[in-house]
Parts: sequence; C-alpha cells; structure tokens
Amino acid sequence: MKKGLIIAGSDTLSGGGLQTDIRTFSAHNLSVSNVLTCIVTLDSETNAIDICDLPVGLVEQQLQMIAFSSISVIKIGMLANLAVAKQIELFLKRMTTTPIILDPVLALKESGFGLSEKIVSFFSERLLPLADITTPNLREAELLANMTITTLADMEQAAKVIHQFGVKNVVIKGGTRLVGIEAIDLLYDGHNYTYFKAPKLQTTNNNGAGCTFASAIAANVANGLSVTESVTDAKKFVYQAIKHGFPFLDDLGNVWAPNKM
Ligand code: PXL
Repeated sequence: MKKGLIIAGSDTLSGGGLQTDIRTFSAHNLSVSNVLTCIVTLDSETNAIDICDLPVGLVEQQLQMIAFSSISVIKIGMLANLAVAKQIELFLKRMTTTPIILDPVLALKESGFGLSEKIVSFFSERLLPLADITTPNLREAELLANMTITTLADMEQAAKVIHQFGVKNVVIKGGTRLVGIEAIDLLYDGHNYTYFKAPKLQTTNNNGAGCTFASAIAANVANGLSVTESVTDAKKFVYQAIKHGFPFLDDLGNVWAPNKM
C-alpha cells in the first residue's frame, strides 16, 4: 500500500483540515503519515474561529520523524504562521522527488482570517515554486494573484499569475461564488485551461469541501493518475461528499465522503 503525508491543521469540528484529509486518503486506499501544524477551534462565547499554533519545534520534530520514510505524495493544508511555513519549506527542499500538492489555506470559507501580507508573499515566492499542484479557492487566488475575480476570464488571468510563481499546475476552486448554476473549477498547466463543472448544490453542509477536493487530487496523483485525471476524479468525489454532507452547527455542516469502491 502506498503512503501519503499530510501536513495540516486539526479542525476540531472535523469538517476540514487533517481529519478530512486522512478520511479522503483512506477512501483512496492510501496509508497516511501526518504532521500537525495548528488546532482550529471556535471561541465558545463569540463563535469566532480560533487558531492555536503548535510550537515550531514540535512541528520540526514531527517532520524529522517522517523525513526518511518512503512517501508517494505530500499534501499541505493550513500552516498558520510564518515560522511553521519556513520549516515546511526546508523539509520540501529535501523531498525533491515526491509530488507536492499545496492547498494554500489563506482564507477559511472565503472569509480570510487575518493572515499577514508576509505569509501570502512567502507562499507565492517560496512555497509555490516547490509545488506540483496548488489548489486555491477564489479568495486565496485573489490574494496570491493580487486581483479581484468575478468572471471566468479573471479566473484564467489569476491562474496565469499564480503559475508564474513557479508551481507546475494551478487548480482554482471556483466553488459557488461565481454567478451561474454550475460550480466551476479551473486547471491551468502553463499551456491549457481546462474547466471542471458540476451542478451547484444548495447546502450549507460544505465545511471541508476544499480540503476534500485537494486531498482527493493528491491521493489520485499518488495512485498514478495524470493531473487532469486526478482533478476530474476528485471533482466527482467532492460532489458526492457535499451531497452527503450533514448538519453540525446551526448554520454549518460538514461534508462526508462515502468510501470509494
Ligand atoms: O477547509 C479549510 C480548513 C483547513 N484546515 C483547517 C480547517 C479548515 C476549515 O475549517 O479547520 C485546520
């Protein structure tokens, strides 16, 4: 059995983050090593998102443990701060033959969570050049490309700008924000623009959709699929996961990915 590595934050509510990434890898028959970077909870009084970073030394210690084991893919989610991001950069520079899928978690549910400009530029200048695929949502694509996205033409333009940072493939998760009845994602490999479409599902049970999509792409790459095949299959997987989502809080529920046969 192949093994994937997930570097991510814990989502206490388990819709997104490490928990969803592990479930998605398991559903794709991959075993998993993981490096935890932070813990995301909600403030019990205000319900605001609270991100508790792990000490950077502890992140480093986890990375050292898995540095020499054989890994078929590395999927990166929330890093939370610059010191942790720098440790991840050092680690990735040693893993030159392993495909790297970088989900630039800079905005939760498109809202942004007060990250500094420094971390955005660290992602573009230092992490993107090391990645094979990056999977920003629309808001993250706007932050990385430093532009507003309201149309498909804007999405193509943003993908081009992000590609110029040195990442081989850009997948922009259009989600439901663009007008129209379809959820549209875009892959740009430096030559071609490929669109992936599915009907928009009317649901608020979508916490973890972005993580699930990126993890499914990573798992498919580890299992030997091409980038286009990986995105095509992951799009079907995340559609089912959103469809099978279930309510959790009053106004938010989690996606749930049924096991693949
Ligand atoms: O879905 C984005 C995401 C990524 N990582 C962590 C999260 C979430 C969303 O809640 O908690 C740790």
